[in-house]
Amino acid sequence: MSKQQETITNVDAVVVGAGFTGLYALYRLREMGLKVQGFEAGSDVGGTWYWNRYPGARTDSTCTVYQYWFSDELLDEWNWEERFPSQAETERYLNFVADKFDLRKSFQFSSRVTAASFDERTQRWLVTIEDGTKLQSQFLLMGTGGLTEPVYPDIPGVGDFKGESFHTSRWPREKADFSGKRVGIIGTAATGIQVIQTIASEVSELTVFQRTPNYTIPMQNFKLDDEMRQKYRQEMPLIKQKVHETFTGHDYGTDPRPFSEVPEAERREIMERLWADGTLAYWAGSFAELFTDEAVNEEFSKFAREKIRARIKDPALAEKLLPTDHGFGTRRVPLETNYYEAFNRDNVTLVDVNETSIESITHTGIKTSAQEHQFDVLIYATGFEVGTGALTRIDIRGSDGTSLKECWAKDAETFMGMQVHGYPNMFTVMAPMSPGAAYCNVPTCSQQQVEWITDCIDHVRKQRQQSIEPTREAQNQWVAHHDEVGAVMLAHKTRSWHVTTTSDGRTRPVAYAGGAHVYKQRCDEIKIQGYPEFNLS
Ligand code: NA7
Repeated sequence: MSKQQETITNVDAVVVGAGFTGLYALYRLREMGLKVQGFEAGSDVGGTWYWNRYPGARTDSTCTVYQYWFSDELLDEWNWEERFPSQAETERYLNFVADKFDLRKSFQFSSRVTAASFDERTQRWLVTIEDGTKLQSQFLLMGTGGLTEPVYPDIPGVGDFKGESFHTSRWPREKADFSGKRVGIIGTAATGIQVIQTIASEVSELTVFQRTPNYTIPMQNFKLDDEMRQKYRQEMPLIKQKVHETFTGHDYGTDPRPFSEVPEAERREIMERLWADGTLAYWAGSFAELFTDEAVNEEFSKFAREKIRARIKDPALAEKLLPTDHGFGTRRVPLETNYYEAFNRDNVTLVDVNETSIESITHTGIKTSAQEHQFDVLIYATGFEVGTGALTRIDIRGSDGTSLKECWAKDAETFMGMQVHGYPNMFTVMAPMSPGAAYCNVPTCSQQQVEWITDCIDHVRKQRQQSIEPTREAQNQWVAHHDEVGAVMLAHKTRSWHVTTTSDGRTRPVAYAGGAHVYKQRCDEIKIQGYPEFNLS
C-alpha cells in the first residue's frame, strides 16, 4: 500500500446531500450501525429548501404530507405554522430534524463531491471532494435531488447584464430589496409564478417574459392553530397509510369510478369542491382519466380556464395568460395566490415571447423584437437540468470505468430510479424512472426509496456480500415497462420538463407513470423475494 492510500478514510457509506433524502438516509444508515459520512455542497442542511430561497418560495403540498413520518416524537414536537409551509419554515423544520437526531456531526458542509469511481477489485467507491480529499466507501447514496442544477435560458448575452441578476435556485441569503426597482423575470412556471405574485406589489415595474402559460389552482393557505394541529396529529396514522395507496403520494387518491359514469351535475359539483380545496387535489385527486383521456381532460381544462379567466380584467391579457396548447395537468400544475391579480396591476407588464421574441440580454436589460427593456434586476426562473443534472456533474465511474454522464448521454436509463446497471452499490433517489422524478409528493417517495435502499444495504451486509446491482436484463425490463405505462399519459405528448426525448426520437416521461402506490408494491415484492433481479457478489 502506498503512503497516499494509507491516509484514505474508510467508511461504510457516503451520503451526498443534506436535504430531505440525505438527512433521512444518514439517520437510517447510522441507526443500522454503519459508519457513514455525509457531504453537502451548501453551508448547511436543507437541500432544495436551502438553495431555493427566492421570494414567495413555498411547498405546493400540505404540511401533513410534506414531512417525515419515521418518528412519532418528531411528529409530536414539530408544530407547523401554515398549511403550505414557506421556504423559511421548511428550512427551519429540516434544521430542527438535523439537531434533534444529531445529524449535523456526520455531515461535512461546503463540500461538493466532484468524483466517485467504483473499484472492481476492492468493491468500494473512491469518493473525491472538491478540496481533493478522498475517501473509500462500500456504499454511495446520492441524495442530490431531481431539480438541483439550474438552467439558464439559451439567449444570446446571458451573463452580460450588469445589474443584479439571480437564478431563483441560487438566491442569496440576504433579502433582496426590490423597492423602487425595475425588475424583469423570465419564466412563468411553478417558481416564476411564486416570485411574480410576491414581488409585484414591491417593485416599481415588473416585466414578465412568458413562453408558455400554465394552468394553476388557487392555493388555500392558512395559519394553523393548536386545535388544527391536534386534528392533523390524530389523523396522522391514516395519512401515513394513505400516501402509499395513491398515485402521487398525496393523501388524496383518484375517484375509482369511470368519469363517464358520473352524472353531469355531480361532475360540476366535484370540480367545484376539488377546486375550492385549494390543494393539488383538483389535479392529483380527481379522476385517473384526466391523465389519459382527451375528452375528460378537456372538461377539467375548460373548468380551470373559466375560473382563471374570471379573475383577469383585460380580456386580451386573459387570452395570453390562459393555456391553449395543452390540457390541464399535462404539465406541472402550480398552486398560486393572487397571481392573476398581479397582472391586473398597472406596474406589471406581460411580454408573450411567442409574439415578441427575446433577441438578447444586454448590459442594461432585455432586447426584444419590439423594444429594449431597461432593468435594475433580472430574475431567471428558468428551471433545472431535470433528473440527471446533479449526478452527471459529478464524475461518476462504474465498474468498467464508464462515466455515468457518457452512459446517460444516450438515454438516462435506470432500474426503478434507484440503481444503474454497471454502478454497483450506488443508489439514487428521485432519479429518472422513479415516480419521485416528477409524479410524486417528494417526501413520500423520498422516504419510501430511502427505506428500500437502506433495507437493501442491510440485506447485502447480512448476506456477507460486498456489492449489489440490478442485472442488465432487469434494468431493460424496467425501462420497457416504464415506457409502456408512460405512453398512455397525455403528458407524454406535451412539451415540459416532465418529458424527455430518447436517442431514437421517442418522447419519454422522466418519471415512472404507473403510480407511486404500484411502484411501492413492486419495491416491497423485490425485498420480500430476496432481490431476485440483482447480482450480489
Ligand atoms: P420550470 O418548470 O422548468 O419552468 C421554467 C420556466 O422558464 C418556464 O416557464 C419556461 O418556459 C421558462 N423558460 C425557459 N427558457 C426560456 C426562454 N428561453 N425564454 C422564455 N422562457 C423560458 O422550472 P420551475 O423552477 O418553475 O419549476 C421546476 C419545478 O420545481 C416545479 O415544477 C416544482 O415541482 C418545483 P416553457 O414552459 O419551457 O415554455
